[in-house]
Amino acid sequence: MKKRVLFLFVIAFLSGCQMRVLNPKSDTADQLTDLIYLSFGIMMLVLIVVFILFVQFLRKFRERGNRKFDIPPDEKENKWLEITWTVVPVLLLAILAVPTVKSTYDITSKVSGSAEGSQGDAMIVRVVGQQFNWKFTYENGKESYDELVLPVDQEVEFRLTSNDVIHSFWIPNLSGKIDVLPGEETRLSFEPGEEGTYQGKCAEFCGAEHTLMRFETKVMSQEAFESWMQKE
Ligand SMILES: [Cu+2]
Repeated sequence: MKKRVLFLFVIAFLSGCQMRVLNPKSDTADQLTDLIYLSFGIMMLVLIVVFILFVQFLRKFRERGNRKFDIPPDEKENKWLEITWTVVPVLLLAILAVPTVKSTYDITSKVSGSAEGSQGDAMIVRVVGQQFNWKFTYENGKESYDELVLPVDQEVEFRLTSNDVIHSFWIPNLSGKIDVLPGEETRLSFEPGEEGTYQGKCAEFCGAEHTLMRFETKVMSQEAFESWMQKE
């Protein structure tokens, strides 16, 4: 009984977490969410088929009363079974692989701009991760710490690097994780599709105060963003 109460308490407590992966608010996050649902669907399909067969075999070959089963002789060869259990997994993996490769290509192809400029009209934000905060630098030289401000419906390209150890930049509502490495630049791009405040954090254990390495992402209208950029 005590354990059950503790379990319910833990569930209720954890559900307060604000960082939801399956609540996409950008084009990139939409694609990632679709992939998660697709792979979850395939997994459930396999699981259900296996469980149905499992229960059926249990019922069919159960020894009961005077019903006895001898261990059957080893199957030497069964062409159709072998073809089935080869073809079905290959098909499932293909269904999973095609959209995964396509999304990966879509997401990474957006960040192939030069060192100076971005490809197309993406806005560039430079990000420096360091123990234990985040520094954001915008195109006009404005800097902010632990607060990332973005205009809605505008492609953003992040150029990320670290001042010390490896960090990982993650805003679950807007994108997947990207490593932030010392002495090297990584890139990430997405287009926020809805105004709001989204939590971001370092997703790579990077030291004693790693857990404090959080930041807020404020997605606002173009006008609000422009006036924020002009403020000192
Ligand atoms: Cu970190």
